[in-house]
Amino acid sequence: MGLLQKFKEKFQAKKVEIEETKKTNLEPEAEELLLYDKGLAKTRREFVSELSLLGKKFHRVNEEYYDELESLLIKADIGVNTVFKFMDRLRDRVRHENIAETSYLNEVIVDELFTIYVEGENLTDKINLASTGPTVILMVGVNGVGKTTTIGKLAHKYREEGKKVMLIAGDTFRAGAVPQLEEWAKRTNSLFYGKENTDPAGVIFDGLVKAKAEDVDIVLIDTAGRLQNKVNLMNELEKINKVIGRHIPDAPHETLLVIDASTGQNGISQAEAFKEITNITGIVLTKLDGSAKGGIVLAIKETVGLPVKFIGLGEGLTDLRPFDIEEYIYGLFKDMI
Ligand SMILES: Nc1nc2c(ncn2[C@@H]2O[C@H](COP(=O)(O)OP(=O)(O)O)[C@@H](O)[C@H]2O)c(=O)[nH]1
Ligand SMILES: [Mg+2]
Repeated sequence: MGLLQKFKEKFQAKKVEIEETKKTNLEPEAEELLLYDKGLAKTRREFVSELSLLGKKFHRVNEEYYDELESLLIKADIGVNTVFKFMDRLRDRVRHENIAETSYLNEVIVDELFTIYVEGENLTDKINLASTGPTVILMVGVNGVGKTTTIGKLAHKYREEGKKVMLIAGDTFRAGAVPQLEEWAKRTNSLFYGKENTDPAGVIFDGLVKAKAEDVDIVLIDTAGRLQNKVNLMNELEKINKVIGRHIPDAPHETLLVIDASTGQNGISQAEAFKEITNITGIVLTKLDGSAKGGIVLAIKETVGLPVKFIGLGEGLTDLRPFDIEEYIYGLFKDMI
């Protein structure tokens, strides 16, 4: 059975629930689907409806159809190499399965896109939590991508789970960055440690002393993202990592790179650069809600080899969701289901 068919069975009931209850009092799982539905609306409108139009324009699979499909996928920021690989596999399947009409291809397209992402891996990528003592999550990424906001949203998530959370401001030299994080600490009722215009590693050192003394469960550390000077940033992150490791063995438990989805291929280049600078364990993809570049999730996996752990689907506290490929594919292709 193809994936589109499988999703049809899996999500049909919830889709009906979302539509019938007029979006209030939904069960948590349907609520989650609705967030993906809304957050990916822009990508869906541009990508999926164009895909349907393509199917109407070409009834039969031919070279012209392939060319237009290829340019459509490249426009969706799936990544050129990923698209080429995808097109090869699609052509193979069309040949093997003797598919002549484009109307039979939707199922195959969804299947193959999904396969690119999951190839040999778990469907969801969980955050690695410490078995004892504080879990340390380090947030990196260039200015403006949403690091501080994401820390606020993560703090909210862990507070809701009843955890003791502390935010440490390691972006010490950028005007306004420390008070911005402090504001998130207040909003989420988390502990805070920060000091402006001073060495970030020193601040993190003092913050961790406090975190251990207060028996904190989750420590979220903000950092500066001056990618213009790679060597400096590498040295700074190395120093920060040493300080963290000295306080808490095996920490940081996660180093999450935050990428703004609306920057498309530029975000991919950032991921490649940061991967050379420090050990990244996962990606947070923000601003998917305002962007038609939802295809970037597939490109990151394929070209950078890092899992997307969270996605940002809006500016609110609850708009950060754990990445779930099935819900993501539902959000993209729900009009075909
Ligand atoms: N629409 C939308 N806006 C976001 C999202 N995440 C962050 N932002 C906005 O992006 C801007 C920059 O965020 P900030 O956390 O200050 O970025 P930082 O410089 O990396 O710390 C702010 O206006 C945020 O509200 C998201 O998922 N969706
Ligand atoms: Mg910031």
